[in-house]
Amino acid sequence: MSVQELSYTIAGMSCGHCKAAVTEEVEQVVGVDAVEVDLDSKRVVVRGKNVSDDDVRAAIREAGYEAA
Ligand SMILES: [Cu+2]
Repeated sequence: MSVQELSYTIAGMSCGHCKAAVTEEVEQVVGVDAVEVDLDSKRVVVRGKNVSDDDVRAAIREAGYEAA
């Protein structure tokens, strides 16, 4: 089991609602322990174990956004 830190840039995030929507979806991905969203830089940092990059991207899409 390896602890990972994955980061994404989501250009379409602009407010607290976006932040909440992305956090809520990504937190549900298997293996995810923590999700940090920084609206200023449009960055999302995901920490966890054996997290699937594809699953995180799918969750971001599910929330209505697209990871760069
Ligand atoms: Cu928003």
